[in-house]
Amino acid sequence: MAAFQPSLECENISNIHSDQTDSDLIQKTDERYRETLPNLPKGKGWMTEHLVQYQGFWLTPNAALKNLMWVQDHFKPRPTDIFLASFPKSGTTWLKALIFATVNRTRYGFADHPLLTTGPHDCFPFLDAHLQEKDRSRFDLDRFVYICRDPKDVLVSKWLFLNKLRPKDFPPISLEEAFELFCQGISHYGPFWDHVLGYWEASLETPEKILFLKYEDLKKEPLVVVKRLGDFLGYPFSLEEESKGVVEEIVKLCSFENLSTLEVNKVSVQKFSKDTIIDNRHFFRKGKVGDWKSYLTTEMVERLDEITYEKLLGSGLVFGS
Ligand code: PAP
Repeated sequence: MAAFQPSLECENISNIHSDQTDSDLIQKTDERYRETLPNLPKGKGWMTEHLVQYQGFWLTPNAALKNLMWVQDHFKPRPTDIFLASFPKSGTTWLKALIFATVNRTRYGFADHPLLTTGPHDCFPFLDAHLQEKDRSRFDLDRFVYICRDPKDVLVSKWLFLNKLRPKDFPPISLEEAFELFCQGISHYGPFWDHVLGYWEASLETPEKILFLKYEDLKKEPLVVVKRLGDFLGYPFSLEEESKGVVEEIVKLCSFENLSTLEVNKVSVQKFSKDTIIDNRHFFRKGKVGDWKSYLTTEMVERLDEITYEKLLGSGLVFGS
């Protein structure tokens, strides 16, 4: 079910300390983790020795899995929350910035906006990363915004990203090997198609709860998509705001060209946990549609397109070629 798929992320709108954060509960989940881990199927990792398959999805066998279990065991959603969910490398960073800027647009001016000095991942933290911090606070939940992207661009973006992050003593993974694993569904939070279809089907069933977006549409018509985002999140743009160019300002603020050149996103790091610290600049590579053309062979493209066609057949969901 969509609600607790592994790449769940949460906007830090409200963050209420709860009694549930006591050590008994932490211990209970830790025990479940220790009991479950040895029995999970293993697959080859892209930047760690292996990934493990938990409830149909592939995860790194460490904090990602433990924190997911914590969410499943103790998380209490509340009606004012906004969640962003995505398969990694599908446009998460961009959408975090857009949601943050849309929801908070009356609080901050564009000249001294927090996004100019704070990275999108700090403005809109990952739920599982945040849970690792101090008191494992409780979040509220109501709506999901899901973003997906052509799997060919996802694969290339992911392969380049993870090779940059791999530990020095871990050999780089070749594109051929990454491609094979991706096709088999073995990649962080994969299989890609199951992830996307889970949210796609849920968005058809409950469109008022799940807004399903595509990276390619956001690139093509950012103003249209941001207005839809505002409507969906309960922060519709007024005619006055539209005529003053507020939507354009948000799009400009969150554009690849702007965010990728800000000092904070060029030199600062993103601390996801004490062991996972990533240079912000790695979240901004090219920000283009179709960069896969520079990397994938004709055979790779045909095979990936065929898998995608077969997996999505009958669902109504299509990706551009
Ligand atoms: P994550 O899963 O590690 O958070 P995510 O933000 O989902 O990554 O995706 C990163 C991709 O979005 C990168 O694509 P590329 O490798 O093909 O270039 C990144 O460049 C792109 N991206 C980041 N910010 C923006 C933006 N503001 N506009 C458009 N694309 C962006």
